[in-house]
Amino acid sequence: MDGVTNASPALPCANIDAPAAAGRRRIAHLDMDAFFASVELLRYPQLKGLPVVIGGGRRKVDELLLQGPDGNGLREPHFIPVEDFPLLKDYVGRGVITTATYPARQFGVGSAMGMMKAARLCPQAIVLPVDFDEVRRFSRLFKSTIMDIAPVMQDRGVDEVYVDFTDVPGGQREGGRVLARLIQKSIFDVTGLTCSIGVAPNRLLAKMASEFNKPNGISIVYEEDLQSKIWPLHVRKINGIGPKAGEKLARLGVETIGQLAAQDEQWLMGHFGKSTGAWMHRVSWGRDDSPVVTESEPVSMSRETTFDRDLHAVRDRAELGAIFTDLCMRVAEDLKRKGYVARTIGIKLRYDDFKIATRDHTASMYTADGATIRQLAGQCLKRVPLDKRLRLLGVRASTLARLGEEPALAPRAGAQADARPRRQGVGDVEGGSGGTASLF
Ligand code: TTP
Ligand code: MG
Ligand code: MG
Repeated sequence: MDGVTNASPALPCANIDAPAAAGRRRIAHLDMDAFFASVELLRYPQLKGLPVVIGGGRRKVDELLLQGPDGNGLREPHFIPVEDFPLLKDYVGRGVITTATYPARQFGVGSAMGMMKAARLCPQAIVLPVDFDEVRRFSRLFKSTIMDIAPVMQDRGVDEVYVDFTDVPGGQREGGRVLARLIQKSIFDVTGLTCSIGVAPNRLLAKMASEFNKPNGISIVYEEDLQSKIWPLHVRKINGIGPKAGEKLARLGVETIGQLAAQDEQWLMGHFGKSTGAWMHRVSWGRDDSPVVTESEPVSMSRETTFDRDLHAVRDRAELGAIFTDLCMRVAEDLKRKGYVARTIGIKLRYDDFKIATRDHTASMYTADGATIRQLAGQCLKRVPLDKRLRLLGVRASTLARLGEEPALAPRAGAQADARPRRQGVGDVEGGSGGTASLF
């Protein structure tokens, strides 16, 4: 069994049961425009309209900038003359561009391009490092602005979300354009940033639609637009068809979504397997009924297992040890997959008399590392009696933080982990070590 405990379990999980009276399903995909670069332009508005690329990854560049050419005293960012900014042509070193402003894109510069190549295409572009703290702050800000207006929102990364418009006031008017305009304006008022929104009958089409009028655009797609707006697009525009599938389709003579839709489903299944083939056929016809799923912040992640037969800490030591390690590794995988780190690691035991014992440790640093979790959980195990048979074993990670957003912790002298017993179990079982915990 695994579990993610959410802070607000009462939040709606999906919005697939919209009453028919409310109208047709309208789903929006919203993506911020040139996000990392636009965040920098808020700091340096004098660069607006100029080719700017983000890359290099060092904050040092603009710290130097702030000090001025003679190095004396700090300058207000917006007073720095444009000619003082570093240019791509003077950039030394490797690395790739994470994004570029739209004026820079006119020169063919874009995400994931090497700095050297970009410098050849647009030597006059200004190059700035990314400020992740600022990017995350604006990411949270634009998402909370949306949630205030349309609460069924699914986070899809730093600069994009899906929003279910179906039951939101204005969500049906002009196919969703009225609500999209309101959201765009609200985000701009709160952040100063622009975004692009596609509204369509489902997520699949909304994702494609949000790119149609970038930047600062709105695009409305109806089911009947499939042939005119979707079928001419390249198959790679389908979210889920990556470079490999794209190449294979090209070898089979299928370039556009329309060409994909023209293929026989059985033929696609023959080449790509049953489920992928069926999926390709479905999406090429614009079909997708996946819900917009809102996620509240998890407060803990846990894995536990009930044994087929009751196990004894000494006699079944090897088996229990392997299960315990496996649980820790799975918790670590869950954390990593969902992008979290944890500071508190706890264990749960259920004995053959159904009594439960729990223990936990709060470490002095955050982790998502399996071996570290195993070590912390092992310390918890030393604090529970292990003289009775066990029915169940569980490992839990709590005091979570999103990876990269961990609150700064005061360094503690000495140990890496704080082994103080912080919380004893829910009262069923008390007592010291049974003396066998070290076997784990
Ligand atoms: P995108 O939304 O793909 O791009 P964008 O917001 O810069 O531009 P667009 O207007 O076309 O949406 O990605 C969001 C941010 O993620 C982007 O600003 C920088 C970062 N990013 C990378 O770090 N590496 C990459 O390869 C890509 C594609 C994006
Ligand atoms: Mg974007
Ligand atoms: Mg994006």
